[in-house]
Amino acid sequence: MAKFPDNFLWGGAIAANQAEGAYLEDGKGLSVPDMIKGGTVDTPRMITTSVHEGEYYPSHEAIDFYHRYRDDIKLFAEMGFKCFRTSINWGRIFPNGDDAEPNQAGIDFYRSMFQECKDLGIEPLVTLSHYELPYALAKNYGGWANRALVDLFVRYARLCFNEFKGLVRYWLTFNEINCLCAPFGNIYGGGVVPDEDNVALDYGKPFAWDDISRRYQALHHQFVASALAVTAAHEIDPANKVGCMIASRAVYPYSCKPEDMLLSQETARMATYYCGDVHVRGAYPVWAPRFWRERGIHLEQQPGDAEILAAGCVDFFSFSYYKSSTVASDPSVPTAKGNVFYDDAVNPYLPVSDWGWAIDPKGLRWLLNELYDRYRIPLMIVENGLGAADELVDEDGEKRVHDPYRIDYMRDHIEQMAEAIDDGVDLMGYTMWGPIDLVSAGTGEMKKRYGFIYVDKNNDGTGTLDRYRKDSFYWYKHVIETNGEDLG
Ligand code: BGP
Repeated sequence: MAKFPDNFLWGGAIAANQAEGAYLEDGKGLSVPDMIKGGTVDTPRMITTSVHEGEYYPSHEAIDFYHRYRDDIKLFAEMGFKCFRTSINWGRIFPNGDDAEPNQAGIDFYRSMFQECKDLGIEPLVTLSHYELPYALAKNYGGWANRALVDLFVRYARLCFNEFKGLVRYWLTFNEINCLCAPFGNIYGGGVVPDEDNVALDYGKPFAWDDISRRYQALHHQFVASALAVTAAHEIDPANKVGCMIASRAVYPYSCKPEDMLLSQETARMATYYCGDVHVRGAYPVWAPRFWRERGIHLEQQPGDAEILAAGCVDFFSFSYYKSSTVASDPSVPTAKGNVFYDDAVNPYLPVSDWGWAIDPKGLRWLLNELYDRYRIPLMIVENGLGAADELVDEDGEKRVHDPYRIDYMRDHIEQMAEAIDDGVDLMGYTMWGPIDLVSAGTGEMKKRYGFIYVDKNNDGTGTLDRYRKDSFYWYKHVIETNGEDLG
């Protein structure tokens, strides 16, 4: 098996809105996720137009990382993390997104968090926008459908690059920017929210109020904003490295029928390459105009946009990988539950997680090869992991979690990363998703746990918030200690 490079960035990833809580503390404004209630794998989350008194919104307290980050980062350091990915919540810096002055308390909070990382030898990797647009921008501007957000974002990004210069040098612009290729991305990625109160977020299903032209327009605005941010980051500190972040998956044709083959090609294009090409090659792919035309998408591009995109290419390609997708042109083929992007067909060769996601480590090797062949810039896996229901048990006066399933999942994926490195892929790091249990973006649950660290909190918001090391904690520590040579 190939060796991981000496400077490989082992670590974990979280997002502000799923971990921090303190949703109105120290001057923070409301963010879009603060308006989304909890759900389950079978019950959709609901978005409201105001915070309903007495109802449970998971982001409001989350896992209280805002107050506990020092202890939590110490636990990451104990595992030997080289890198910690988190996001800045835009609403802590500019509570309404368009305020004349930034909120100093928000800047101070992130500065001390990044300093804590630095003191412990951990490199922060910071996402500027991870599913948490300031709610005022959603309500008053219509979210990213409004071009005005480009300048507001760039102003926020520039402020972060200036304030955290010397502390942060790895940045991501938009988390899973390609979520806007699917209806659910309206809310999480685009901040395009419904006018009605209490609307269900049913993934994979078309939203009645979805407007595909508006959605792709919002995505175009994010591309322009991202490219301008990349250019600004380089100008402010040439040491900055900025990546894109795309939810990626291996896409398989259900059968060798040519129709299935073509469908898998189209799905992969829209899943990964539509956004990847703009970020890495600085231009839309050649097949985009036909895609727009056939779907009635009218994209407004301003003079100069093409140059902005071409000038703001990313330094590395980062992505999340949880599962693969199988697509069938025959609608009678049974579909799998738990799919965020499309109605995937059931792949008979793959097991699924309790939340219905197809577990496919070899798909990761395949994807790494595809991406590197196409783009030839360093790759980084910034999310990967298993959402599972863990049990906290009392043993000899100690509280423990035995999670061999998580260890198996991660070992199998890390093995395939090593294979891909052997194939010649330049892979710079791996920040698994959710080193500490946190709120699920998809379902809003706490029960869907990814962590090496158990957080005592339940779906209904009860719990002590105490932290406990799971078996996987010690396993990952050993993986990092041996630089991936001994996977246990
Ligand atoms: C990605 C998001 C993360 C994270 C992860 C797991 O799409 O970037 O924010 O939540 O998925 O998904 P979930 O929380 O739905 O299990």
